[in-house]
Amino acid sequence: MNNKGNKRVITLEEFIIRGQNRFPGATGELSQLLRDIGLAAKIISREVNKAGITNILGEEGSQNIHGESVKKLDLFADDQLISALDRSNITCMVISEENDGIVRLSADAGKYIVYLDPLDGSSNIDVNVSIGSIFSVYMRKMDKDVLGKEEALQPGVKQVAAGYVLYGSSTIMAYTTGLGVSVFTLDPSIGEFILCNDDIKMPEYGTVYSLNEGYYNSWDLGLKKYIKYCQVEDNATKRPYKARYIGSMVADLHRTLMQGGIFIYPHSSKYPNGKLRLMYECNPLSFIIEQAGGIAINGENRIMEIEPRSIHQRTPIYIGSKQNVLKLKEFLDTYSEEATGVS
Ligand code: P6P
Repeated sequence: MNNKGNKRVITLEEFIIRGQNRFPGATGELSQLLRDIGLAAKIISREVNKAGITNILGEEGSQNIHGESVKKLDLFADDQLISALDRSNITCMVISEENDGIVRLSADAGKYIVYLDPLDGSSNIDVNVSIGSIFSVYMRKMDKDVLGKEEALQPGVKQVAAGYVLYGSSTIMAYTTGLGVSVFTLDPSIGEFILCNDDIKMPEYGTVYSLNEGYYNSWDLGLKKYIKYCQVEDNATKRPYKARYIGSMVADLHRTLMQGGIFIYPHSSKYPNGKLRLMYECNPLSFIIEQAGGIAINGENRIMEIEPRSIHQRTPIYIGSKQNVLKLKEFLDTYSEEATGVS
C-alpha cells in the first residue's frame, strides 16, 4: 500500500526483477528474455488494436507450413517477437509456427531456446475476436555444440518459463517460471503491464465445457458420452454445464484458467493427431494450467511428458480443472476401444 492506502502498482519489469532475486544464482538473463517478450507484446497489442484502421488486416498471401493462410498480423507478430529476442543475445534459436524450420539467432552461444505461436487464433483477426501470442522457453542442453532439432526436442516438463499474451477487451499477459502463474493487464495510458494476480489458482471444479461440437460425428465414443454427461441436469454437480467456444485457444484457455472448466481439442477424422501443436500451444498452456492447479492430458498421458518427435508435432488435448479432466478421463477409459472392443 502507498501512503494514501491505495494498492501500490507493480509493473511487469519490477515483478520480473523481484522474481529473479528469489534465485540467488540468477544471472538476470531469463528476466531479460521475459522483458523482451513483454516489449514485443506491447508493440503487437498496439497493431492488433488498430488493425481495422491500417491495412494490416487480411491475408498476406502465403501459407504457413500447415497449409494455413498467413494473415499480415501473423508475420508482424512473428517479426516483433523474434527481433526482440535476437537483440538480447541470450536466445540461440526460435521455433515458430510461422517458420518451417529452426530460426538461428545471432547468439549461437545463447542459453535459451524459445518456441512461439506468434498470433494464435489468427483466423479470428478479421472479425475482431480475441487472439493471442504463446511462448515456451527451454534451456539449451549445453553439452551439444551443434544447434539442431535434437536441442529443441525437449518434453514440456523441461520448460523453464511459458506464457501467453491475450489481445482482447484488454491486453493480458500471463506467465510462469515454475513458481505459480502471474497475470498482468496492459495499461495503455502508461504503456506498462500492471500486476493483477501474482499466484493465480484455478477452480478445482468448473461448469464450462469448451470444444468445437461441429466435429461430433468423428469423436470417440467416450467423448460423446462425456459431452452428453455435461448436458444432463443434475443440481448436485451444477449440470448442465455452459458451452463456451471462442475458437481462439488463448482466449478459451484464459477463461478456463479464470473460471474453471475444461477445454478439449480431440483427434478427429480431419485431424487424426489433433490440430493443436504440442511445442508452442499445448506444452506452454499446460505448464500454466498445471501451475494454477489444473491438469492437461492427451487422452492417456500428461501433455508435458510427451517426448516430442518433431518441432511442429500436433496432439489431442484435454485441459482444465482437475476434477473435470479426471471425470472426462473416466469416460475415455470406460468407453475406449480396449474396454468396449468397438473401434
Ligand atoms: P477449429 C486457431 O486457428 C486454433 O489454432 C486455436 O487457437 C483454436 O483453439 C483452434 O485452432 C480452433 O480450431 O477447428 O475449432 O476452428
